Amino acid sequence: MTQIETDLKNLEATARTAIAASNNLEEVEGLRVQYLGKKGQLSQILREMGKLGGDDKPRIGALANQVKENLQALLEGQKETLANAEIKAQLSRETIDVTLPGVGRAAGRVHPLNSTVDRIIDIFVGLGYTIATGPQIETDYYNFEALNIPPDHPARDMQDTFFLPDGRLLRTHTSPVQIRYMESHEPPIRIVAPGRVYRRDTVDATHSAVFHQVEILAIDKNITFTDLKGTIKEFLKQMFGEDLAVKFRASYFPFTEPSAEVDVQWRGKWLEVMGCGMVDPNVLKAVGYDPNVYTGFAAGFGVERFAMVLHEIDDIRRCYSNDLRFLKQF
Ligand code: 2NM
Repeated sequence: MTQIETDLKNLEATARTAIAASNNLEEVEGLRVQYLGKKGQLSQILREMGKLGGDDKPRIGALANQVKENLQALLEGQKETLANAEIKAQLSRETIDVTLPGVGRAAGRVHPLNSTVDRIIDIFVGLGYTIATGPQIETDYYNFEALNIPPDHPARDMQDTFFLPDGRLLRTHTSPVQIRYMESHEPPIRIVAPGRVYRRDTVDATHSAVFHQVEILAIDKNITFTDLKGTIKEFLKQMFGEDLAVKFRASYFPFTEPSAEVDVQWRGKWLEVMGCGMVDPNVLKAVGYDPNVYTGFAAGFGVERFAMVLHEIDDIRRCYSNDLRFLKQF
């Protein structure tokens, strides 16, 4: 065996060991350059071939090619092995242990006022009503004048209304929403207007300066007080229970004629729960409807009152205190 053949076999043996011991793709590439590169060890040995006699050349040439092919195959094989190992390692790094205990997250819940508004709205939507909303800052016209509330009416008293320096005011009911809606729509109309309202009341267990109202309005040809009674009774029965006793008591509102207050029997006691009536012709005229063609009914009530009765809440202020001990009961 010639020296070159010995060198080639030694080269293959050391390269084999080095490739097997390599730990990453950069190392493998380094070894390729070291052994098979242009200036690598195999090239250096082959340069010696020039000195060989003619008989040895084909045999040694074949051996050199064999060594080169063997090492190339080994390098490729090692690359694949390392790449697979990396994928495996990554997979195991990213494994999620589904048996580990979870991180507890406190669940929020719907505020009793909101769940009450939601229930009320669901009932009226079920009866064919559409939700209408409007601004909380209103003008005297929409909050009072268009609603047939005369300038000397007690509801206009400075005591009852929050005025802004520019003469506008915080709405004292959601009726202005109905006025605005009627101004921009022609009958037939069925709307439910939920929202926040403001009154300069002295705060106590049953009064808050900020509270929530829902008002309904139906305008059409031939709407009668019987339609009003049927609608209100149906709503109250869905709210409080099918065998509810309901009583309509004659009352007065500037924006309805006739007007009534509605009482329900709840746990043996009569409770006043809402006001209602046939929309006053002056209100219909104010929005451009002909009262000889259209009639309608309206009703309004406080959401807090409903929530307090249904959930046995003793003080309206609990609705706004955000005391978690209270809120977690719902
Ligand atoms: C109530 C009672 C009775 C009412 C009237 C109107 C409107 F805009 F049509 F004139 N909206 N809401 C109304 C009627 C509200 O709350 C106790």
